[in-house]
Amino acid sequence: KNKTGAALANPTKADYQAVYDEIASRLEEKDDYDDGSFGPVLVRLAWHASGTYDKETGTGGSNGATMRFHPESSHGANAGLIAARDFLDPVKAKFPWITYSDLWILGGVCAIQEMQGPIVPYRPGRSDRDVAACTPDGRLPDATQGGDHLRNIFYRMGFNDQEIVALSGAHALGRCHRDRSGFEGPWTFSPTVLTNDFYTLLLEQKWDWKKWDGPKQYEDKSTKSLMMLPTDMALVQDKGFRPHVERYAKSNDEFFKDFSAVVLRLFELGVPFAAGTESQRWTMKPTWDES
Ligand code: DDH
Repeated sequence: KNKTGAALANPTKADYQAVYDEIASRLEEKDDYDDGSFGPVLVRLAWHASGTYDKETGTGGSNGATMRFHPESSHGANAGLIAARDFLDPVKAKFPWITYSDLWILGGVCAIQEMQGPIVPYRPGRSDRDVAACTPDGRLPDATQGGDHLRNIFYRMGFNDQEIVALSGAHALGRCHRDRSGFEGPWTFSPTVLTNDFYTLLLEQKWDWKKWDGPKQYEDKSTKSLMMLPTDMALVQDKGFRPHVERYAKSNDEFFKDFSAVVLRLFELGVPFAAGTESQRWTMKPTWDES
């Protein structure tokens, strides 16, 4: 079978790199969406595909891509992610041998790297499951809540306080959309570049409740153009979380190192990889790497 044929028996690293390159070139080309990139919404798709994991029952996680189906596609938390799924559909059509579950995660890895984030090692091995594997609503975090809720949700996935803070740095990317979550605005001034700005802004700006008719959110006092969710603010209000915010605000390198490690784990939750394949994780080459 040829390289893009549905029956490609043993896809190699080069085959996955070709998919990566296709996603990267579509990211480059389709620059009239939102703040100029589909990157943030691709990261969110990969996270919401993975973040349904429950370590007690082994259900949820990135194996399955069950967000293709109602009811999971209609869960409030997933509002707007159709944009990311639609973005990736032509990639799936061009490389039909890749599973949706591996493709969505590769989309997240590609978006993070192409938005100048750290390398996130990748391995394939996810299989698509049917509608019966959809997870119940309520497994993803609710932005109106505080620290206890964050711990309930992320401990269920198997993460600790430091990892909750590291994962939350993804909010350097993208924005809230009134017609999706009800919230509005970006967290940083460069929402299409991954940096530790989420932490520096959280600590250095003065934040007020936004006066509006929408859900309770914070806005920065000086420019009134940035936002924080109640769950974001919990990271500086809670003394278990705050030292990690301070550490990542001080060092982008520390943030990148910890973010890469924890996102790798997030993206592999619930996947029954064959034993021994940890050593088969690949570094997918970013387009900006000229070597
Ligand atoms: Fe998030 N996130 N997220 N988030 N998230 C939203 C957008 C984005 C929460 C709520 C929201 C993570 C954690 C949390 C991204 C990545 C990650 C929006 C706005 C809400 C609300 C959606 C919209 O209106 O379009 C809450 C609550 C939490 C938490 O409790 C910790 C994590 C762990 C990640 C990750 O990727 C590791 C990204 C990227 C976006 C921007 C999406 C976009 O379209 O732009």
